[in-house]
Amino acid sequence: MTSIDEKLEPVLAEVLSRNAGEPEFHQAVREVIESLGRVIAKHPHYADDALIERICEPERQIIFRVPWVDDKGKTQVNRGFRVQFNSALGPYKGGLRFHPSVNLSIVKFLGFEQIFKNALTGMPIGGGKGGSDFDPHDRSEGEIMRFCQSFMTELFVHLGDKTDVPAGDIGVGGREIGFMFGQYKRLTNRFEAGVLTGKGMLYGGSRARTEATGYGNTYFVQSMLNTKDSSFDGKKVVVSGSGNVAIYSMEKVQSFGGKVVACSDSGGYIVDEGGIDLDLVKEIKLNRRGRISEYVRLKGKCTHHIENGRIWDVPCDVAMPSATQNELTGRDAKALIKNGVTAVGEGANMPSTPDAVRAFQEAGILFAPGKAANAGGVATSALEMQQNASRDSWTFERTEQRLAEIMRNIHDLCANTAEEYGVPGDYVLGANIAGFIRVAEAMRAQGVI
Ligand code: NDP
Ligand code: 2IT
Repeated sequence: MTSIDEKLEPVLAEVLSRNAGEPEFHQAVREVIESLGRVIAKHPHYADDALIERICEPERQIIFRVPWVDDKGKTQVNRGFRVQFNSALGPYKGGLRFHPSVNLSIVKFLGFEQIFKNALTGMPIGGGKGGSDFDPHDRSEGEIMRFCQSFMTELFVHLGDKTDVPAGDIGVGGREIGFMFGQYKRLTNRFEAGVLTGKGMLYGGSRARTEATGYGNTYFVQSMLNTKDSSFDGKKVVVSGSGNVAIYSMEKVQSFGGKVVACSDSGGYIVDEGGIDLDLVKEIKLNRRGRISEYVRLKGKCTHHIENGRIWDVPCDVAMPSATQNELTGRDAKALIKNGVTAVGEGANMPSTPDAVRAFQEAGILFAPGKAANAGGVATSALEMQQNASRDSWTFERTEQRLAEIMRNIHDLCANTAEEYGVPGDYVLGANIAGFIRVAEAMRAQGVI
């Protein structure tokens, strides 16, 4: 990994001190600024007019109270966030996360990553992110609906299909998007389909949006493997998480001939050397909304559940971290490398710590950073917006074909940019530089914004 260019050192120092106590945001900004040294060396004008400083400062940050009444009649209060980070390329676009760990640092790191990710897709979308410290685990459907309605009651004034278009993330799937869409419609008296993505098929959703992030990550890793005349066929794969991204990564990996041997949730991980039974995982996680440990009880022999352990100790050829930030440490990366891993595709946002990224790159492992590898989700959200704007609904095949094409383009853009800047095979640098240049060019053209 590169160090900070001396011209950019004060820029980073200023971001760190202005945003004290926000470690995840610092981590995301540091990585991008580290990559920009090579850009400034080649094109010094990108350091002018406080362009980088402006990119690191959100255009708008909204923090609000979300009061709601639980099933026992007790009043609860949560905190809601929406960070509208950058609209140079289009309306703010990015998911909403409902998880007890959500705070301003996490929303800002996610929003910052989203700017460059969205730029890489080539679609007309800016970057934003939001969410709440609400914990949906063990809440009834009624409680979740009332929470979503209260959340939207405060947020709706800031949204619009030409302003800001949220979608799902951890803890927010089709059900929650449905509740929020219903409330938006009541409050505005507008059936404004393009105000949220990840909607149900009966009211403006896009086919393949549910599958898009996991499928897209798998397409991206496949493109990386192809550069080494390799493929998923016969490969052992470990996917962390067992939510939206993990499930559809596993589905695509299996269709490409790979064998997924382990997955996880926040309670531990399961190993099935015979190959994970994905129908069973879907039944447990999507239908029953249960725990992954139930897999072992239902499947029985030759499977096991490990409560306190590291999923990255399971030997594999390809690792696809698809749960949450910083879930794969330097120590985990070393274990994976020792066991012969050849490729890593980040389904989650920033799942590998900086130490882990460094270890993978030093070992010559094919490493796909989240802002490139998991861009298929938001890209398909943009396809959903496109269908909403033209009041159209495409087939699954047509939508998936567009997704596959977009992922191939992102792969090639990152690979070519890395090569152009003298670091062939460095997808982190390629993604950061290619994403930055698109946003920077649009901002320069629009004046001091
Ligand atoms: P889901 O809520 O569907 O699934 C999240 C999974 O990760 C669950 O298995 C959950 O376990 C596990 N998990 C969550 N937090 C933790 C934690 N702190 N420690 C351990 N395990 C945890 O979310 P998604 O699949 O949508 O999101 C997963 C990742 O992918 C996130 O980083 C998200 O930002 C990223 N992403 C999502 C996109 C999308 O379109 N949905 C697009 C691009 C990136 P449990 O069931 O126990 O809660
Ligand atoms: O991190 C992400 O890219 C997402 N959660 C999806 C965002 C979107 O608007 O589809």
